[in-house]
Amino acid sequence: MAPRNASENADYEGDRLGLDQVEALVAETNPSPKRPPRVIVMRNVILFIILHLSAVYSLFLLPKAMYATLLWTALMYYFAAMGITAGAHRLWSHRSYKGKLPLRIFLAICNCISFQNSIFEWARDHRAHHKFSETDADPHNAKRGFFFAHIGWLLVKKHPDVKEKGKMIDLSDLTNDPVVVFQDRHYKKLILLFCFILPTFVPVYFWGESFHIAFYIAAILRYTLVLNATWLVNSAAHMWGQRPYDERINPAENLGVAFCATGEGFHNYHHVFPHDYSTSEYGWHFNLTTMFIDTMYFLGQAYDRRKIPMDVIMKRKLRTGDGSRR
Ligand code: ST9
Ligand code: ZN
Ligand code: ZN
Repeated sequence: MAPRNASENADYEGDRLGLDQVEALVAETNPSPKRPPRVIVMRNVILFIILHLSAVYSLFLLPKAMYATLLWTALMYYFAAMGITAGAHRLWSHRSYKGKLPLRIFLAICNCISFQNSIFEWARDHRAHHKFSETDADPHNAKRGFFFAHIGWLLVKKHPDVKEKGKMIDLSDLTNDPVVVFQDRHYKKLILLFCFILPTFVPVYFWGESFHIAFYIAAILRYTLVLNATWLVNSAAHMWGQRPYDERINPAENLGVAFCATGEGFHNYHHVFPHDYSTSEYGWHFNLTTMFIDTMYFLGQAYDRRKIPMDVIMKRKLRTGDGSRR
C-alpha cells in the first residue's frame, strides 16, 4: 500500500478513534484552540468610516467657527466625558462612590451626549473587562492587538465567551436603579436629542452659528474625539506606560491618555484597585473627573467616596510593582 500523507493519516486515525477522542487529542496538541470565525458587522464598519471621514472634514471647518461655538464644543466634550468617567465608569460600573438622584439624572443625560451605548450595556461590558481582563471573555481583549482593543471590537460580533461568562456577573444594582432603566429603555430617542440635536441647536439658536458648522463641529467632531479618547484607554493604556503597582499585568500608567480621557489613564493603578473613586493614587493630578466628583461632594450630591489607604498602596508597590514609582 502506498504511504499516506499526514492529513490522510489524521483522517484515518480519526475514523478509528471516534469523535470524542479526536477532540481530546486536538485539545491536547493545541492547548489554545482557534477562535471562532470573526463575524464582521458591515453596518458598524460603514457607519464608523463615515463618522471618521466626517470628523476629518470638520477639522477644515474649525477656522470658520465662531469662538462661542468652539467654547461650546469644549463644554460638550467635558459633559460627555463626565457622563462616561464620573457616570458609567466610576459610579455605575465600579460603585466607587454614591450619587444622589439629581446627580444621577445629570450624569445619565451627560452619558447620552457621549453615545457609547446605554449605561447598562456599558457597565455590563466594563465589569466583564475587569473580571476577565485580557481573555476572550473581555469584550475588548487587548491581547488581540491595538486595533481590536481600540475600535475593532465594535465592528465584529462578540466572542461567545463574553456572552457566556458575562452571565456570571451580578447586574442587579443596575436593574434596580430607575435612572439606568429609564435611560436604557429610551436610549435611541435620548441620544438623538442629546448627542446630535442639542449640541447643534444651541450655537444656531443662541449666537447665530451656521447649522452646518454647529453640526459638524459640536456634534460630529466632538463625538468622534470623545470616542477615540475613551478607546485609547482600552488600547494605548493597555500597552504603553509604567507599571508601578503590578508589573505582571498589561494595563499601564499613561499620562497622555489621562489627559485626553479626563483622568482615566492611570490604568495600572485602576486594574489593581478598581474601587478607588479617583482611578489613581493621586487626587486632582491630570484628573478632571476627580475634580468633578469632589465638587459634587462639596455640593452634597456625591458621598461615600472610596479611597485606597496609602499604606496598602505602598505595600502593593513594593510587592508587585516595577519599581518605577517608589
Ligand atoms: C462605544 C463603547 O464606543 C466604548 C466603551 C469603552 C470602554 C472603555 C473602558 C475604559 C475605562 C474607562 C475610561 C473612560 C474614558 C472616557 C474618556 C472621555 C473623554 N455580558 O452587544 P451585543 C449578550 S459604543 C453578558 O449586541 P453582538 C446579551 O444577552 C459606540 N452578556 O453582541 C446581549 O443581549 P442584550 C456606539 C452579554 O450581537 C447579547 O449578548 N455604539 C454581554 O455580538 C447581544 O449583545 C456602537 O457603535 C456581556 N458583557 O454584537 C454599537 N455582551 O443586549 C456597537 C453581550 O439584549 N455595538 N451579551 O442583553 C454593537 O453594534 C454590538 O454590540 C456588536 C456586538 C456588533 C459590537
Ligand atoms: Zn482596562
Ligand atoms: Zn474600570
